[in-house]
Amino acid sequence: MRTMFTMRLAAAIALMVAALQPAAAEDGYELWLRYRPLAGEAAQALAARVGTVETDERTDPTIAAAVAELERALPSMTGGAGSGGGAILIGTPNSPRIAALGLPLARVGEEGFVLRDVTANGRRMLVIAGNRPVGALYGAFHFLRLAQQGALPVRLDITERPRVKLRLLNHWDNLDRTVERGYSGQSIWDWWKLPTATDPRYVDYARANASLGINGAVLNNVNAKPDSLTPEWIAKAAKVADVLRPYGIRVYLSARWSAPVELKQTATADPLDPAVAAWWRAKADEIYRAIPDFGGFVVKANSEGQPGPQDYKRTHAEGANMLAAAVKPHGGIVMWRAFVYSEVDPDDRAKQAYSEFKPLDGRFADNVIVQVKNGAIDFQPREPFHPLFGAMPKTPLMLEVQITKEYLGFATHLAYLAPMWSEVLEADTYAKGRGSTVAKVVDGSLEGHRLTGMAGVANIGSDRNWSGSIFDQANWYAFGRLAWNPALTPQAIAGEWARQTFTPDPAFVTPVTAMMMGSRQAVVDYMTPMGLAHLMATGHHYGPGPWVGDLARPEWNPTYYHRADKDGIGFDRTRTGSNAVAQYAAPVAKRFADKRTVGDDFLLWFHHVGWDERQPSGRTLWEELVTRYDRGVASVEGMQRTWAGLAPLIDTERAAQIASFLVIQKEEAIWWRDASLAYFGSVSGRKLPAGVRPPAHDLPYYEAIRHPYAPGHH
Ligand code: GCW
Repeated sequence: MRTMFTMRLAAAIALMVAALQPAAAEDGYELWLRYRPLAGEAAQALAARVGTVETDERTDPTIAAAVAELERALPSMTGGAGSGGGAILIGTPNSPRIAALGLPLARVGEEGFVLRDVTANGRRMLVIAGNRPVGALYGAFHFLRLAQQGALPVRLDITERPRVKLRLLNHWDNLDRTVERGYSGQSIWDWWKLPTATDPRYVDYARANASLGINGAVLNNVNAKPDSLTPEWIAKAAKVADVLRPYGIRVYLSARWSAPVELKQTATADPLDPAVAAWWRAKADEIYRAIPDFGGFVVKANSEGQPGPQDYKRTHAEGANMLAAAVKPHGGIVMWRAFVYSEVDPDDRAKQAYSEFKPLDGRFADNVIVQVKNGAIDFQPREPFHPLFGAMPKTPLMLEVQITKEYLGFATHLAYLAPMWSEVLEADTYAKGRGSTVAKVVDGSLEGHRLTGMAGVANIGSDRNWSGSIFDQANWYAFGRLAWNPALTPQAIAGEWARQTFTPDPAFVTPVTAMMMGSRQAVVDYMTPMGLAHLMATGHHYGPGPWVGDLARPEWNPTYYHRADKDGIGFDRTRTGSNAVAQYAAPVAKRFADKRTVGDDFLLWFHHVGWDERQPSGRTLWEELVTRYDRGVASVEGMQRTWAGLAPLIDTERAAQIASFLVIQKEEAIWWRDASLAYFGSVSGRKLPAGVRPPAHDLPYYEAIRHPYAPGHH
């Protein structure tokens, strides 16, 4: 079937519709898929090139989705500029017209695409092609990404394929629609109304993800309930899967280890008990009947009170392999999380995942991938890369990052996280000598693994703007782009996002990307400078709590992490301390173990340092810390100034919300600085250097602050 689409008429209709909309339609709902009219020449050039959208495969739902996206976007972007008679042809080699073109599709794999200007039978056409429909869909979105930025080259000739196979969002969404560590309203999944009613948002969610190449969604919290595996809930998940499928997104579920026992169907959850294995096989069969392309399970086992195979004296590998066998006949996988630490293990928490998992290398089934957080503690504003990367060569490892900002100021602090993720991806593990980056572990190239993945803990909710703030949308965007290609630079991604989300005007884009690029370091500076970590208040992790030292589990206390006393501060992870450095390859261990080479980003992560020890700056450590806290606050003030200058260049609604959130961020940066200096000053007995502003209140004031209703804590 062929779609002939007349741009001129469609553009006229789009303009008429737009004229009827209220002016303040920019509430962030459209994300980076706004498709606003391009400026004069760019609009004409686009219109000349893409007059009609044609396909021979419109009956395919994925191709139909791609065509619909182009038909939605192009008339709007060309703003009524006349058609120059060009055409877009989209599809796969199933289309004889595409098969005849001799495109380099062999290079792009199952999900990649070719974008190329061709002349066929005397007609100029832009071809968007993939080996499979999803590749063509990704190609369409890539084309629109370039077009929206006003960045289309005169001749298009692009081939791309994703470097990572599983590009997943992990929703920590509960069945009652609350979201663990979610700061953007309720769960997007309206479980109560499913499966009978779906929400149009699900389609827009799928479009946004497909525009980035995200190809999977784990629908429920890793702190899972057994109920999510009952027929009732499988039907709900199946309905979501039906909506997401055309966009190349597979559904996965978090599985609670003890589900068969809690559902009263087995007497034990011992993975070596045949009845248990049989239950999971039957359960997998049942799920696959409802969701034929179900992706598989993610499991948080023997971690933070979750049940697991160790309850039966079995290993993580024995547990993972039993589940893996259940989904294997259907092509499913198991993502087994390495986020483990135990209250009865007196060893440094940062060492425990490595200690438990490294000995299991080579013991996992071939459809298991071990999911490792970027750092060894827990999504802190800055952590060194997790020592498991490079340490389990026989096991595929996927990287887990947190898009939602549990430890970086929730939704109201502006913190662009791509620099944090790239810092980890670029870190050199030295597992096989220089150049053995985490990215090469994650994309499988270091050890030749084909099962590869990146998971991001989603920041998506029911808020109109999806992510709680406009700038948090950039973190969703950046996660998807990095999962597609871990080598993309944070700077380039920020630029792409800003041009599409706001305006391609360089007067806006250049300063806003600079602001974004500095924003995560600002948070590090005012919360946890120089390698400090986990100083957040108890439970909800909102605001400072460095003084907390009375919680039941030692490693839940900020005092456990900073170890400040009258002489110094920092966690000695060298040979004289926990020796966590020894979990890294020798060159890395050597660098981290030496105060002179570790660098100030990780100084206090690996070393206990005297308050008066001189730093390379010539200042004492105490003075240096004070400088960092002040620098953090000053950075936020700088962001406010930048934003004041930029706001007039965009719509008032988003501009005002961003400005108001920066006010919150500034107040809280000051709160963090003042509370931290009040506390560390009292522990160290050191006075603030002359000219430094003292905290606004005394330490008991900060210690007394409570936030029983902070969002996201369940
Ligand atoms: O970051 C911590 C969070 C928990 C979370 C846990 C995990 C889902 O504080 O809320 O639980 O990590 O990753 O399992």
